Amino acid sequence: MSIEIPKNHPRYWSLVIREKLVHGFREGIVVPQGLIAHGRGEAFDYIIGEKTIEPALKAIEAAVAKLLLAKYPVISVNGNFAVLCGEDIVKLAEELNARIEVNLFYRTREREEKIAQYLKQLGVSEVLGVGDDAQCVIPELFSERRRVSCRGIYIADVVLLALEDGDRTEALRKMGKFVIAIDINPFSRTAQMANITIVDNVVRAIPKMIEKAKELKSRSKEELQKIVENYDNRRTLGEVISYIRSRLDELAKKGVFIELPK
Ligand code: PTJ
Repeated sequence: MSIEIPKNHPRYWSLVIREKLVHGFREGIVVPQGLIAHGRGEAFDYIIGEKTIEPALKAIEAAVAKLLLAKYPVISVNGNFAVLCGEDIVKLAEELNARIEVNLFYRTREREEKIAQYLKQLGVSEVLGVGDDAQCVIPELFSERRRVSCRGIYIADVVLLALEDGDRTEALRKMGKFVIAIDINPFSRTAQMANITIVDNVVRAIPKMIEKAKELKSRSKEELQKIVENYDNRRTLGEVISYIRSRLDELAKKGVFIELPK
């Protein structure tokens, strides 16, 4: 059952996003496990304060600089990511001149095709990793995520992914790829394993990446390289955790922080 969400509901956007995922689930794009994953994400977003925090902005800048410098960047898309950010993924790929590849943990031919179809409707001409296109294998990975396109992730130098399990991030790094992950949970294996981790909700991070790509596009290669060289993912993850700790300390002092009617 879907409901009309009142515009003045205090949690309007959060409910709209849930409806999107439920719709994607009914369409066979999102798996039930994706709804659980979203709940975990929502919990972390609450803790962060549902906004893009300073360390995430730093990570976004470094990530976009690296993607602009890449020879063969690929954006890896799963069910949740497609439904939450489809239009913006297509726009970002255009800005970065990146390929888009479907890569699923709960892989079925039907879902691959549905996600590719959905992205094509949004304007992308080719989506990699569908059916026979996913014939290359990521070594030492045993989930369905190991199957990738020989024209995509397999030969990519930089891979952007979101809402992932840490195993593939680790395996991609072992292959020598530079991995940029968007994950709202700074403690996840993906967040810990990536070269650059953007700790933010994908629905906020991708539009910010598009803006940043427009801004950085005119910069010289040397300037972009400097941005990447000056970035330290360990330090940035540490800053995220410090931010969470300070925010929770502040809230703990206040106790009640939502204005209640008198
Ligand atoms: O479509 P498939 O078959 O590839 O399956 C996709 C899911 C998401 C089910 C699969 O990749 C999975 O099980 O993921 P995990 O291991 O639950 O990891 C998801 C990570 O994404 C967790 O660390 C969540 O906190 C985080 N996350 C959830 N929602 C968001 C998010 N990060 C950013 N933005 C979100 N909206």
